[in-house]
Formats: sequence, structure tokens, C-alpha cells
Amino acid sequence: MSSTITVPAQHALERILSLEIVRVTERAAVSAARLRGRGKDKASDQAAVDAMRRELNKLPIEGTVVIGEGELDEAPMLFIGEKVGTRNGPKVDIAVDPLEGTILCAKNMPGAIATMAMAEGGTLLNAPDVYMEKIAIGPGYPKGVVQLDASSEENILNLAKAKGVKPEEITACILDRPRHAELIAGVRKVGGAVKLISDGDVAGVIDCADSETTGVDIYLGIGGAPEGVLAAAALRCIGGQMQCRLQLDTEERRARGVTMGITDPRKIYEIEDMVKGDCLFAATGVTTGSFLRGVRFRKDVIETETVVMRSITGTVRYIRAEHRQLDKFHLD
Ligand code: VTB
Repeated sequence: MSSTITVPAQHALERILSLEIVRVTERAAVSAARLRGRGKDKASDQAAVDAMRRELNKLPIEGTVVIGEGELDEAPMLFIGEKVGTRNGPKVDIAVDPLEGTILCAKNMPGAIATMAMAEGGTLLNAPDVYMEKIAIGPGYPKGVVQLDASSEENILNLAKAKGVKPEEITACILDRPRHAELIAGVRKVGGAVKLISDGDVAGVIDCADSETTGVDIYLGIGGAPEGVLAAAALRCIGGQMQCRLQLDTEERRARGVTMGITDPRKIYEIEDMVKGDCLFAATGVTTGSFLRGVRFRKDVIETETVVMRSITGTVRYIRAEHRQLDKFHLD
């Protein structure tokens, strides 16, 4: 007797897209990696943007970039509102950061990635390109154990209690910026450790989801809003908690928020507010980091490592690819 498994059309398509988006971040990562260590952050970013856009336009989707390289007047490509894809497929929202960690790439330092997320049309937060306050932890904790508006002291103590360890065993990942001096002092005051990163807070948030491997339990601090939405998409797939607030602290920023539908400038966003439906997330290593190996250029082969996640099933795949036909790599 044979049985047929019926997969809803929309989901079947989504499954295929989860592999399609791997190509997008792979190509962006390879293009950026060619410029690793050249001290050219803008050029490597541009290379990643070009490659990502070219690949996105091959996908069978009717895509709208909602998190991109910037708002229309400041970004010629992959700007917020740009339409991508063949227009022959589902309506989807796209969030991209073709090169997250441009400086890391320019200096050939660990942790640069090419990343994107895709979600059903109208379900990703349309965030202006401003700063965002963020707090994130991995899965397995009671809801609300850490809070954006609590002090870092309180958050470390509450997290340690929930984890069943001493505060000394908690590590917070924080961007190394003068604006975080108080936050860092608070973590250390109660015995917690701080892992400072120079850039790359998408990876900083993702690291919280696997603290045994990465040694990071909590992400704290102010980073970019686009990176916040991308990180929320990843956590929606693998579990965890996140609270964020856009820094709409000037009239001009509040007005930009309003044009994107943000009427409450002080709103605290949880993962489900930033990524309302099912989503896919992919990231390819440009330089080797905590969870991805960087691009390797061998004699006849280019190797990439990509993680791709799917929220509907929570599946996380690591895809190591060997790319041949190097002469065609830019063209096909
Ligand atoms: C973060 C980080 C980025 O910007 O969002 C950070 O993820 C925040 O901005 O990799 P400042 O650099 O202005 O503090 C990056 O470091 C660079 O885009």
C-alpha cells in the first residue's frame, strides 16, 4: 500500500527556497572574501551587495527588500523597498546584510558573514536604519527572565539563577563601544564575564543559542536595527528570547519611523513582533567565526560554509559547498 504525504503548496515552496537562499549568501560571501584583508570595507561591501542582488533576482519570488543597505536616497542597490526576484512566485519580505562586519572583512578578522532572511510578505518589521537597543538569550529559559529595561546587574543575576549557575559562570557578549561602559561595568560588578566584539552583532545574538559551544549566554547593547531584525529571524528558527527598542531619539528619526508604519517610538519588540510569520535565515562565513568557517580559495575549488534555518520546522543545516567552474562563478 502506498501513502502520499501532502505538503501544503506554500510550504513545499518554502522548503525549496531554503536551499535557494544558500546560493545567495554563498555568492555574496565569496565575492566579499576575494577582498578580505585589503583594507577596503566599502569595496568588499559593494562586491557582496552586487553578488547578492544578482542571485536574489534569480529566485522564483516576488520579493520586497524591507531590511537592506539603507533607505532609498542613500543606497543605490538593495535599498528598502526594492523589488527582487523573477516576480514568478510567492510574495516575500527580504532582509539582507550582504556583508555583516565590513571592517572585519577589510581587516581579515574573525566573524564576517553574508546573511539574509526571507519571510512571508508583510511579516518582517520594516525598520529604519537607526540604532536599536537589544537583549537576547538562547532557548530553554522561562519567558521574561531577562528584560530590556532591567539593569545589566539584574539581568545577569536573574539569568544565572534561571540557569542554575553562579553569576561568575555567565558571559555577556557586548559590542566594544564607549556607549556600553555602564553596561559592561554592571555585568562585571555582579561577577559576570564580558566578551567584547568589535563588530558583528548578528553573530553575537546567534551565539547565545548555543552557549555550550560559544561560551556566550546573553547578548546586550546597542547595535544596528537591520542587524536586530536579522538576528530575530535566526532566533525565531532556533529558539530564544529577544527584546529590542529602536532608538528613535530625534524628530527626524521618529518621522522616518512613521513613514515605515512605526507609530510608537518607544515600543519594545519581541521576536514575534519583528518576525511575525514563518521565515528562513541563512548566513555564509566570509572570515572564520564562532559558528561558521570562512571562504577557502583552493587551487580549483572554492569552499564555503553556510548555516540555513527554517522556522516552521526549526531545522538547522550546515552546508559545506565546493564550488568549481571558477571562471563562471561570477556569471551564471
Ligand atoms: C552593529 C554590528 C555591525 O555596526 O550593528 C554595529 O552588527 C553598530 O553600529 O557589524 P556602530 O558600529 O556604529 O557602533 C556594525 O559593527 C557595522 O555595521
